[in-house]
Amino acid sequence: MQTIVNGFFNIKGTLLVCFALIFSVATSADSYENHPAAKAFVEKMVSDHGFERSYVQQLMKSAERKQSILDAIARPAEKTKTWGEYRQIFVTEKRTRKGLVFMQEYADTLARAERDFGVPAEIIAAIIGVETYYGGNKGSYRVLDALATLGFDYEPRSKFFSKQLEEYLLLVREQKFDAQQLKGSYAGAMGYGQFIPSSYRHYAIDFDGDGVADIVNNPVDAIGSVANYFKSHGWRQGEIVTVTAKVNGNQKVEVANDSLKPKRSVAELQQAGYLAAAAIDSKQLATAMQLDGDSGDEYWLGLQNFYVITRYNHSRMYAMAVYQLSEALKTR
Ligand SMILES: [Ca+2]
Repeated sequence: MQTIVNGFFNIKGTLLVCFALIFSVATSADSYENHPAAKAFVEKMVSDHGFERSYVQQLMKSAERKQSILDAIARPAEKTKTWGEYRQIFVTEKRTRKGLVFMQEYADTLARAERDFGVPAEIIAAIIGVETYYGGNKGSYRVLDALATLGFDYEPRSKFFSKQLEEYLLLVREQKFDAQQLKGSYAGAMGYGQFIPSSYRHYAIDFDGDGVADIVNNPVDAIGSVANYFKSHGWRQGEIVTVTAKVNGNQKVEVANDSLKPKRSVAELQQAGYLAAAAIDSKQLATAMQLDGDSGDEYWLGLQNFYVITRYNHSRMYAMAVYQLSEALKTR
């Protein structure tokens, strides 16, 4: 209904009114009020978590199926871009410049987070820079629409996203947020660091002491929460993230990109053809990476802290982009 009203009062004329009418018909049909999976979800929230049935029903009625979300999830950047192309999006002069401004503005908070959690300020800033351009682009979908659309109408991951919708309702109840208002990415990730609801509940912290863990509108809470996430996933203070490698012959194929988790010793990888370009402890575990950069193949060894970055997003290109942006943000 809202769309029709807006359309009639829009000065751009009749074409827009017609468009609005069509759009409005489509959206009312795309509510989740009568969707079988949504009805089952309502019952689950009542029986498992003691929610009022009418409240959850109202949310399902308000939730809208968004085709643009289903289109977006079918083509994540990591799967369609080379490392060279991916890097050009995230490791840029502009993102570095804005990052340095962000680091200056929140220098005290970043320093406190580094002290408390052992995670370097520039890693925290790089995550927020890659995720949302330092809070400039936190997402424009209602989290409710995103999670309902993917939880009820995206079969390949319906279990995951309906679980996130469950977590989302628990989160808004705990933090006293309005379930219909919060916005995020097409996948329901929220705030400066783009936490999905389960991560929000487990890792977001109140870092400014006002009693609320608000990573959507409060950059101080967001910074502390990213650092807490990294510490909780095994970040080791003071250790390096990744080193470049030199490759001998064709042996590389066997070990390259075979695991995000470091599972072979640096010595074993050397046997397999991957030579670390810096002096590192040969007993520590690493993973061998081959990335298709703009100037041909690049070879790297990822260590424990590289793996921790992939706990944020399970992609070696993602983790490499965060690492390289963080190097550009180093001010010490
Ligand atoms: Ca707070």
